Amino acid sequence: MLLSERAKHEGLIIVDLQNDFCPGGSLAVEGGDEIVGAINSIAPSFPVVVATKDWHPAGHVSFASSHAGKQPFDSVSVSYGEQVLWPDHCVQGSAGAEFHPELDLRPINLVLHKGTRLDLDSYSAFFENDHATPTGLDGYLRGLGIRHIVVCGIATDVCVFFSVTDALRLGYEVSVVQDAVRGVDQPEGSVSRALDTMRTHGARVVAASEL
Ligand code: VGL
Ligand code: ZN
Repeated sequence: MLLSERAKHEGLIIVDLQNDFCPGGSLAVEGGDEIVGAINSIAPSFPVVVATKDWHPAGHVSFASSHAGKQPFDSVSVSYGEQVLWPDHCVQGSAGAEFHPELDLRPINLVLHKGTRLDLDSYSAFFENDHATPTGLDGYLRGLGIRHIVVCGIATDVCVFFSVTDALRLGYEVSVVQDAVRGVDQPEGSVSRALDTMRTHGARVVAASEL
């Protein structure tokens, strides 16, 4: 596929394309591995590519195993509100936290690790779940003159969703690549609700072929 060069102010964000979110991983998202090819083909045309990694210490607050009597998908109330609990996933340095082996790392400018604090989760690439602590990504992108971000990766209804809504709030133009995202869909229907809400907030939902 021959892709035209993107404009200088367009950045690609690849969200959490890690083994634990792909089939066989501890928090596997159906079809998570199917989007790697599309991402590899679009990434080289962007002047700036950021890939995020969910990167939790063992015993992280978002793990059900850290809370006595709790199961994955239960929630607990923490200092910054309700925290959904997940199976242990993306533990720092583990194989599950590595990028999917077929993801082409060559076009990536920045790898951003998030969710690194024991007591604070981070779904969004821009702010931790207290919605106040920045990850630094906004400053990085602004410093490079990026005004339009194109988002792909996992999970449509979790980290992609919060990254997109934060980016819109920060004033970026945002496109979501529908065939290059996959979601947890727990409870069922949350992927289509997330896409609708992102559209309502002003995101464009596009196909990779339209880029
Ligand atoms: C994610 C659940 C927990 C994600 C990360 O990458 O969407 N989901 N941690
Ligand atoms: Zn996580």
